[in-house]
Amino acid sequence: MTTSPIRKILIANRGEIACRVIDTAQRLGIATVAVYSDADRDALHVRRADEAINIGPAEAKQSYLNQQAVLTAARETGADAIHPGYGFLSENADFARAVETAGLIFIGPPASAIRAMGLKDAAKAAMEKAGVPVVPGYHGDSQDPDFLAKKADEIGYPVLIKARAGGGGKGMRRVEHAAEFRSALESAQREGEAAFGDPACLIEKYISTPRHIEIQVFADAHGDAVHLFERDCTLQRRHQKVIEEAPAPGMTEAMRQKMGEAAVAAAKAIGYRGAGTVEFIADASAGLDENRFYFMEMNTRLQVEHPVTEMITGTDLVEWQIAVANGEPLPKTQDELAITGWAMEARLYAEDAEKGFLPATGTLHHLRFPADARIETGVAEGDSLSPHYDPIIAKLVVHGPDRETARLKLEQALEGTQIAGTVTNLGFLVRLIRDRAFVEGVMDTGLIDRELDQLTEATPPSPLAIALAAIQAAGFLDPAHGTDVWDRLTGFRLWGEAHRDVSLIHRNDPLRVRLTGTPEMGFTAHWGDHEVHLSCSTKTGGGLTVRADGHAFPASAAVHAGGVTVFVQGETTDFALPDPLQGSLETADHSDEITAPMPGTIKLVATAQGEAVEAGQPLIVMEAMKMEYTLTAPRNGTIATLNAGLGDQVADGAVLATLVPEEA
Ligand code: MV4
Repeated sequence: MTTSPIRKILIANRGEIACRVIDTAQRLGIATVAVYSDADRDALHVRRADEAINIGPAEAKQSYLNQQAVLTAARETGADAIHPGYGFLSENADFARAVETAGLIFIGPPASAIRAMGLKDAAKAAMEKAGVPVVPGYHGDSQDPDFLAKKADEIGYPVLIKARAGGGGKGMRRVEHAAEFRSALESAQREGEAAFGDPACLIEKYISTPRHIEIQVFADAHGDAVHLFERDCTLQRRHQKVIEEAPAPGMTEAMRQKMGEAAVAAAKAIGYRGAGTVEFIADASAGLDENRFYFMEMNTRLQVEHPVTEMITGTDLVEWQIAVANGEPLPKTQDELAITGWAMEARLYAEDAEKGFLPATGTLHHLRFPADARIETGVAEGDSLSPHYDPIIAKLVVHGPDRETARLKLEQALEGTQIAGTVTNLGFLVRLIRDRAFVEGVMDTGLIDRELDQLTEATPPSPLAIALAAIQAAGFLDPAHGTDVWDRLTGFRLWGEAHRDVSLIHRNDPLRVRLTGTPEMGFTAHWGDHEVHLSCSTKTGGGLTVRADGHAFPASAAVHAGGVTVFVQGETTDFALPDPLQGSLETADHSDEITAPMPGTIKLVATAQGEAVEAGQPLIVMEAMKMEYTLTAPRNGTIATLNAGLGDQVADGAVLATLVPEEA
C-alpha cells in the first residue's frame, strides 16, 4: 500500500462508466487520464478527462483489453492508480497483479480475490466453508459421467449442469430426466471447452422460479467489510439485465439481514477489498423466503447497476473505492447504513427489439434526456455509436419514496427521452415498466421471454405523429425560418387554396399527407381516411407544445440525414422523406462517388465493378433505422470501384462506389 493518496487516476475503460469515474474524481480534485482507441478519438470520456492517450486500434483486443498498452499509458502520463470500470480488464487477475507490480494502485480487489471467484466449483466450495448457502449439488473434482449421473439422481431432477468456468449463462444445460443426462453433460462440457478451454462441470438442483437478487459489499484493507443491501436484477433477457431496482420487492428485514451477512462472510472468506457484488438466486416459487436463497457467483468489480444502491444509501461508491484504495477505513459502518426510499434504473441501448435486440450503430442527431432523472451516459448529441463496443446509450436512474413513485418517475423519464439517428430499446423499456407483473413486483427471470411478443410488437405510428412529421417536413417548425414561415404562408395564400402535400415514408410505406391551415390558426392533416386537427407552438428553450382534441402536451421533431423523427406522447417515430427537395437524402448528387448517407447495413448490391450504369439506376440498397434507402447512379457512366458487400456495416459518408462518367 502506498502512503501518499491517489492524485491521478487512469481510467482503463470508455463510455458511461469512464464518465462516471471522471465525475467523482473531478469532485474530489483528482486528475483523470482517459485512454481511447482509434474509434473513440472524439468520445465523451476523452473530452471530459483532464488528459487522454491513444492505446490502439478500434478492436477492443488491441486497445481496451491490451494490458501493456494500458500500463504504458499509465506510466507515460504519471498516473498513480488505474480504475478498470466494468467489463474489459476489470476482472482480470493477471492485470490486477501487473498493475501492482508496476508500482501502481489497482482500484479493485486483490488479484487473489478475483482468482478465488473465477471458477464456480472452487468458489462454491469456499462459500460453503464460509457458511454461505449454496444450491444443493455436486461441485467436487470428479468428472466421471457415471459418477455425475449418480449425483444427479441423488440431487433429484430437474438438475442444471454448469460449466465451472462459465459465465453469463454459457455452458448451462437444464436436464429434466435421467435419460437425457449424459448427452446434456457432453454438450455442456463441449461448450465449456470451446468457450473457456475448460470442460469441467458441476451439477445443481434446478431452481424453477428464480429471482436474481444481489448484495453490494465493500471491504477495506483492514479486514472490515459491510454490505449496502440488495439490488433486484430479475428483469433480464439472455443474461443481459434490463431494469434493476433497490430494494427488492417483497424482501423481508430478516431475509435482507441474512443475505447481507452471507455476502459479508463471502467477501471476508476470500480476503476481499473494494467494491464487490455477491449474486444470489432466490427461489421465488412461493414468494421470497429467507431459507431459499443461494450463492451464485461474485462479481469482483463495480457493477453497471451500482447507482441504484447509491440512490437508496446516499453514497458515492466510486468515492468509496478511491478511499479504500488509499488504505482508508470504510466511510461508514454497517450501523450507519440505511435504506431510504426506492431506486430504479433502466438501461437504454441502441438495439432493435423487433429484430431480436440486434445491436445498432448510428449518429445521435438528436439526443435529449429528461431533467428529473439521474443520467449516466458516455455520449452526447452528434456522437456516433461504434459497432466495436457495447451499444449502451445511457442509464436512467430515478429515486422516490416508494416503489410505485419510483416506477412512475422512470416511466416519465423514459417518455422524456428523445433519440434520433439510431434505433433504441426505449419503446420496449416503456412497455416493460408498464407490465402488470412488474407493476405488482411479482417477477421472475422468465418474464421478458414469456411476454416478448407484446413487449416488442411493432405498432403503427399514431395519427398525431404523422401529422407532426408532415408539419415538420413542410418546414413550418424550422426555427431557422422563424419569419420565413410567414412569407411562405403568404405565398400559400396567394395561391388561393392554402394546402401543401407532403410525402413521408414510414418503414417502406409511403404516405401522402395534405396539410391545410396556418401555424397561427392550426393545421388540418389529411391522408387516407384520417383527418387530424392540431396546432403547434415553439416552447422557449426548445421543443413544441402540441394542441389537439382539447389537450396540450409537449412534443418535439428532429430533422436529420435519415429524415424526420418525431417525439410525442412517449412515442418515437422515424419517417424518411423521399423527395430530396424536402431535404432528405443528400447524396452527393453530381459527384462521382456514391456515399452512405448515414450509418447502416448493406441490404443489396445491384451492380458490379465495370458495369455501365445509367443516371438514376438503383445501385445499392442500404438499411438504417428500420428503413431502406436506395442509392442510385448520379449520372451515366461505369462503376470504377465497388466497396460494398451484402451485410456490411458502413459508416456515415463511407464511399461505397465510384463512377467514371460517360464521355460527354
Ligand atoms: C441457476 C438457475 C436455476 N437453477 N441455477 C444464469 C447465469 C448464472 N448467473 C446463474 N444462472 C442461473 N442459475 C440453478 N441451480 C437459473 C439461472 C438463470 C438465471 C439466473 C439469474 C438471472 C437470470 C437467469 C436467467 C436464466 C437462468
